[in-house]
Amino acid sequence: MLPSFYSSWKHIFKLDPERPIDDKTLDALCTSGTDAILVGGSSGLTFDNTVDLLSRVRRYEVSCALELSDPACGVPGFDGYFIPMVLNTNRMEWLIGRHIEALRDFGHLIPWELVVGEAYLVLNGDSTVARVTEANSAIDHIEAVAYSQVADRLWNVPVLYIEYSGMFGDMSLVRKIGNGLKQAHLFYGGGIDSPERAKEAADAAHTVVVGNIIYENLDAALATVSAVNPSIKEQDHVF
Ligand code: 1GP
Repeated sequence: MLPSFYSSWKHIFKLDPERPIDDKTLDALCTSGTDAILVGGSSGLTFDNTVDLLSRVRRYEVSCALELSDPACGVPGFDGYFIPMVLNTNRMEWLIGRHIEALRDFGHLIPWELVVGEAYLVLNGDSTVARVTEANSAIDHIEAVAYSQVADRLWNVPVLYIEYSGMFGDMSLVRKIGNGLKQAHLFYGGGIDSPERAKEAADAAHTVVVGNIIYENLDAALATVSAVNPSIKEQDHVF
């Protein structure tokens, strides 16, 4: 059986270990009712800053997963690990090369019951992830759907991640891709900075990922949780 620790997650806060975050902010995020904290970043991840963030999040009950693109940052102790593979990269290393190297060196150490492959479709050409991986983001809907079918139907990848990091994406495309999936779980991330956008994205994808706004406007970030998980609001009324 493939790991499914993420299958009920609707809302995730993504934290970049390279960006400083104070205790009060972290407390607000971890007790917000979000389903998980995802640790990851397109650059600047180190073993030390990953350990540091994990140990701070571990004071809370919330699930905590790592998005691992560099085996040197393979910190043990997370609830799960996502291994990104960029579908529309022009550089093989981001699709398979780094993975081969990592498994050649560390394959015998990997806790497979906690590891999930995550196919990225990078659609904002101005994002750091697009630049680093040289992703070809200038594709039309037909091609984007084709990429999603390769991941979902040909490769049976457990998680497909539509990544618009830094901008709010085309929800009609996200819906179209989501409706066509046979087995993959759909993550959407990019530009979610309000309850309205969070709700719209949550209607199109299984899980929404909220990143940048955490560092820009904490209240706006927190407001995305109840927009996606209405039961959080109900709890507030009870207590
Ligand atoms: C980034 O998809 C996430 O990897 C979230 O995107 O930072 O734009 O919210 P934002």
